[in-house]
Amino acid sequence: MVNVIGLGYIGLPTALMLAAHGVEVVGTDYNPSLVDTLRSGRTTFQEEGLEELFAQAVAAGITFTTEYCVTDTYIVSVPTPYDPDSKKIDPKYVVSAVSTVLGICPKGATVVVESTVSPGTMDKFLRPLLAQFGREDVQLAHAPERIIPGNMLYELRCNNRTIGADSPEVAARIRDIYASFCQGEIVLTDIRTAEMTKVVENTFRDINIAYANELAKICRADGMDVYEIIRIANKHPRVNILQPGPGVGGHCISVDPWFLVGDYPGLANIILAARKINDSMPEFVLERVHSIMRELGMKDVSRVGFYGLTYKENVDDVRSSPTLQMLESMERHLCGDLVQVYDPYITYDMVANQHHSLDSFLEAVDLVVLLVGHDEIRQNMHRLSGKVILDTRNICSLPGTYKL
Ligand code: SAJ
Repeated sequence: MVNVIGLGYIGLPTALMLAAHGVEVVGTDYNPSLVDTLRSGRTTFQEEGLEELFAQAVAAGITFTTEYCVTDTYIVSVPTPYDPDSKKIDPKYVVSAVSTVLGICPKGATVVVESTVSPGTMDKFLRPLLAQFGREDVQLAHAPERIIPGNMLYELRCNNRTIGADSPEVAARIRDIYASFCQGEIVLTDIRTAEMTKVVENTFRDINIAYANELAKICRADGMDVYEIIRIANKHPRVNILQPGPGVGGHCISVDPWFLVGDYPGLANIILAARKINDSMPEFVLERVHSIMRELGMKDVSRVGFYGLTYKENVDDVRSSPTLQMLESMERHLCGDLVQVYDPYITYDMVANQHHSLDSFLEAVDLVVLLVGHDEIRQNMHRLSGKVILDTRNICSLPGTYKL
């Protein structure tokens, strides 16, 4: 039996996937209301195919509890909150989860950590717990996830995976569990390499997005079309430039590179520069809004609307979202609560002047800033005609649309 600890964005789909593929699974979360929701047959966030998978897993016998179970395999997928000031993760939840496991697990059990950790966390914070609890019989492993929100279930099944462990035997045992549903290649390595690889992957993407964002700024300075330039450049067989945008949000790409900057100051130079470029984009968009308003003689900030609050399209996750960064920045200039805001994925009240339908949002604004390319707006783009549009995602082809 596998006890999956932490039923959030990664733990829940992983637990469901295992259960739906014949593994006996108990899902544990310390939040009783989340467990109640799952027990009552409802999922806790939106993701394509999640409800169907949930039904399969329930039919296969998955159960949910706030208690830890006595079993031979644990998958720990609890949050690793990030402190933006120190640029470090706080390992307290992983430490607490692993400590609880060590207090109850049988001899020879394996604890797999899926949570994203900065390289060295397992050695620095988790390995010492084995000695502290007198549990050197317990095996540690690290199996970082790679799934992308918006396409999680496909990627859970099809992505290659990495499993780091102290011995090939432990790694192979864990591989066999993941192989119940994972059709990709499962690479076995040591824990340190697995930790580092995960961070390196997200840093690669951050640097590539930063390149696109820097090109957008260069092209803006000289009146060139960055999208056309990227489109043509990408026809080269060895060039694949990503898309500029209003910034990099989420809990991973905007966070992981800081681990390398923090641990290797003076060596991680491109990585640091990329972070700074991506972090400057929300402010760049605000400057674009300002210059468009000046150009058109628009004065009323309350007739400006931000479309999209989430960090990217078709997800309900707002962590480090560029829109929130823009609103915070405006607040510092005492005009944060003036603009109109709408996101079809955020149904609860989160910010000032938030609309709960596209109709009411469109009625309230003259200038629409497209910040997230949700399917909803792509399908309703014609309804923006007559508005001034600043499109930061290159999704609008209405004449007169301003681009990044
Ligand atoms: N973005 C751009 N331009 C692009 C691509 C993305 O501006 O061309 C922005 C997005 O709008 C978003 C941010 O970057 O704000 C990050 O989005 P994303 O879709 O690139 O990635 P995440 O954070 O949703 O998921 C990433 C993935 N990592 C990589 O692609 C290397 C995913 O596979 C990881 O599992 C996940 O981080 C994680 O949990 O680490």
